[in-house]
Amino acid sequence: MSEFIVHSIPGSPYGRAVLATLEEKGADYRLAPVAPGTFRAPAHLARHPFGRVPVLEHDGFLVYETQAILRYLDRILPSPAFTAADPKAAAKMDQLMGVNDWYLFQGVSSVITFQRVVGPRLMGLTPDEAAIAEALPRAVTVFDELARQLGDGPFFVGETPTLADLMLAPQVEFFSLTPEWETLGSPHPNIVAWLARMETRPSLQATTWDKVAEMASAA
Ligand SMILES: N[C@@H](CCC(=O)N[C@@H](CS)C(=O)NCC(=O)O)C(=O)O
Repeated sequence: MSEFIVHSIPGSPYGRAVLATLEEKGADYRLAPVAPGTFRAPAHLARHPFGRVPVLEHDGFLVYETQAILRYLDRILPSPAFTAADPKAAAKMDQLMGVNDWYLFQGVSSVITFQRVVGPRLMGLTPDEAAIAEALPRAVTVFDELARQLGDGPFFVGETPTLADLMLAPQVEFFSLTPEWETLGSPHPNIVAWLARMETRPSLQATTWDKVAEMASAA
């Protein structure tokens, strides 16, 4: 199997989901860092017309959108599987990946963790407290629903992790680094325990922001 190339940056939760999936699969891969300020340069727009990361390159095949990348990896590297065989369980996984993209990221993580974690670390930004306060009620709704979906299980769908866990964990970990975690995590010990469970996985430990920064320096 030829090498997988991941075009991404340190500090991207979406990029981390791809890297963690490759780690879980034991695949050969390398990070191709996208230089700051070049997201909308022609070379990157040729890979990703919307100027975002991650992009997966495999045998000359390019695919963007993290859900599409993760499902491609799970099909081409079927063992161990990260999609439930049962159609209802697979639908629940797909639903959670949609929740990640539409309700957790858009206007919630893209505000709160950007203002608290990504912006300060990458751009020296001072958090916009009004924007964070405005986004917080939406975050509460999302975390309430995530906690309901997780219930008493060790992972979101069944007894082993799926692509939904790999997609959600990098986003949720960012929230755990913010003061808003008190509001979002404390009411949901199941989410806190799930995050701790995910963070002990070698795939997540190999793809922390610092580890991806090391990969970028070595590239
Ligand atoms: N729907 C996309 C979202 C990707 C995304 O928003 N990536 C962020 C980094 S985590 C990005 O590229 N941001 C750069 C920008 O918005 O200019 C996916 O699933 O891959």
